Amino acid sequence: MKLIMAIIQDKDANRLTNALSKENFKTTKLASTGGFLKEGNTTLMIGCDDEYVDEALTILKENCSKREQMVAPISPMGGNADSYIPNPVQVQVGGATIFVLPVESFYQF
Ligand code: 2BA
Repeated sequence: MKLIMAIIQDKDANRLTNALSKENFKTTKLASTGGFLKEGNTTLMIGCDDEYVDEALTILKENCSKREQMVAPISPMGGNADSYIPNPVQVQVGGATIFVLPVESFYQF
């Protein structure tokens, strides 16, 4: 068995969980926050047998979009804030950041 941990954008979460449950994948949705943008994102936990991992990855790929996002840099510490003109930087976020972990044991009581 594997545990798939997928960090995705909030905007894709509903479409993705619907697509996964349509194919009988069980999911748990966690509210998470990206360390870089400090904005909310969604982490999905998907437990499945080894032979279904590829199918889950395909569904993730089909339902998570890459998006451009502007980030305003923080003004330099100790610098003169009056003369500091921040240039927003564009970063590409997503579609999905995925970890596939081996599951040692699985219990449901
Ligand atoms: P954030 O940490 O908020 O990062 C959002 C996007 O900002 C990243 O998109 C990446 O394009 C950019 N970025 C992140 N760190 C950067 C840096 N030091 N310098 C310049 N740009 C940077 P993604 O790579 O698609 O990541 C989306 C979200 O997935 C991340 O949100 C984070 O929550 C998670 N993530 C990505 N890689 C991870 C990892 N190795 N471990 C744990 N979580 C990860």
